[in-house]
Amino acid sequence: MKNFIYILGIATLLFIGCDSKKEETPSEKPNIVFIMSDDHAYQAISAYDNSLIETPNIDRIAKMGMLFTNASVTNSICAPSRAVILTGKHSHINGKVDNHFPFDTTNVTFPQILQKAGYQTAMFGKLHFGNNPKGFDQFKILPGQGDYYNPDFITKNEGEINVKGYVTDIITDMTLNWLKTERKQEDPFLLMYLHKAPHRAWLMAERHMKEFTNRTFPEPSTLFDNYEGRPAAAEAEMSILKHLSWTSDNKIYPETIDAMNAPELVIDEGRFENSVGRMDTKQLANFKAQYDKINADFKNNYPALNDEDKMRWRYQRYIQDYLGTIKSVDENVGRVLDYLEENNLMENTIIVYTSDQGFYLGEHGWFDKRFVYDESFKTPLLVSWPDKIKPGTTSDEMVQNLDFAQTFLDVAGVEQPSDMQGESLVPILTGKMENWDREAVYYHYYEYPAEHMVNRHYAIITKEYKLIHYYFDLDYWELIDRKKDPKELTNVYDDPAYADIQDKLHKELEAVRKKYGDSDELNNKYIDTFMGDVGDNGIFGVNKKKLNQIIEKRKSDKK
Ligand code: SGN
Ligand code: CA
Repeated sequence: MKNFIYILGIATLLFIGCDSKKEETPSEKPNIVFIMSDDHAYQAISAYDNSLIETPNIDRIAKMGMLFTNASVTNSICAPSRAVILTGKHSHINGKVDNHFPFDTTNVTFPQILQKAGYQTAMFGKLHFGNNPKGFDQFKILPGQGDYYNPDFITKNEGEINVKGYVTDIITDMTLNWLKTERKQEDPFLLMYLHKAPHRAWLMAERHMKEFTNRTFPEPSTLFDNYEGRPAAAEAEMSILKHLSWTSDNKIYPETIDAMNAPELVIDEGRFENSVGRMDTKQLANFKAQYDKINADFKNNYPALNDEDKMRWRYQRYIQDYLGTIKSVDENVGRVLDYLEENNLMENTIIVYTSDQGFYLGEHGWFDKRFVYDESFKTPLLVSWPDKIKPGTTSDEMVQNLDFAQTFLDVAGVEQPSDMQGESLVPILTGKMENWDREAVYYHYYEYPAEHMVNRHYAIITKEYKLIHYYFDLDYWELIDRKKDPKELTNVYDDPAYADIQDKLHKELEAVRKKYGDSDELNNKYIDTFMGDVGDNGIFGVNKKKLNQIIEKRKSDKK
């Protein structure tokens, strides 16, 4: 009997020992693979919509897991979105409200927390912070926006390096190399795999040029939006017809324009040189093999084009190049997914595919982002996590990039700092909806007066409505009925039929601003900081004269 108790005791101890060891073994913790592309519109992912392009590899993530149809960002622009993702805090709290000032590295980010908790951490690709990421064992990042061809990288261990080739392939090679040769098998990892594509100026890989420059794509129904009732939209400078660059965006060579008698075609030599000009002889020969014909046709046909024709032509040129860059993103995502699958890494790994914001693919006549209108406010989000997420599910919950930090900490079983402002998405992923009750989200865009001239605005968004306040030199409200007007063409603010809902939304907006700690005082603080940094030439391509007009108008409106 004594022996039995003794053996039982040892067995129990062993069991407890094993069990507690099991809980503490870091390798039991899920790996996190965070894949993000820059400016990838959900309209260009076939899991959402296959009218423009097939993306079979990105779609694999949704097939294995969950597709979010109502995921959004809190501030639709690059570096601010990335700051929200890393800190789990709104822009007005983490301080990175626009692309201009560097990220404040005294912020605590989720990779720093995961690293302390025993995760191996690595980042490859575009960050766009103006400084290096903290909390990473390894990083190779593009300086600023980065280049498509033969790009430079800032690296943790080798200083600045130049790599020959195409950026999407290179970022993937670096990622795979880290997985294969640097990753310690025994520890869980956080891998941030961040594409530059499909950011402007949309230079695709040589192998896709022939296919994509020869295809004709469907036009969006709002390509010829007239912006009635939406003055901020009317003032924005992101029209495919008027604001794309003929040279760097549409790839009409400076010499083609030189040989035409068309002074209205502005030659943007600098930007063309910075993109196409980086190609080596072979790359350039492949580029010219496809784009020479486009140039020759353009030169012949341009004189006969009216504005409507020009819009149509420019849209095709834009969307061909944009989608061409997506093709290589999809292929390369496939390479990473294959590696994970072949090395038994899929099972215990959560994979997220998203973008730093959405993008206009001709909707409202636009390229770029920044507005709270759907195509830039919403962002793609596909998540796989075998055994936790039921394969092939869809969620229409209003989740945001604000939620990623807490989601990853939750997945890793690490405490979430109480000052983070999102919510873990684990209840949605695992189908425990009783733990999720969000009905509205908050949005705030700041970067103005700047490139593309999208006015500052904040908004509350529910599944049914958007109430938007443009508050800088323009000062007015918009109310969008999302169900009746999904293309967002009609401002129903002050329409008596919406009086009650308008009233209710105003109260909810006030409450949500209070909840997240945003205020008019903060708006003014960020305006003052921004305007205080205007140099002699202006800021973000907006010259001093135009800025002064805006400032004067603001002063006189205030009187
Ligand atoms: C560049 C682009 C803009 C773009 C911003 C911000 N112009 O300045 O069109 O809106 O980046 O993009 S470019 O001709 O120089 O490419 S973001 O994704 O980094 O926020
Ligand atoms: Ca971006």
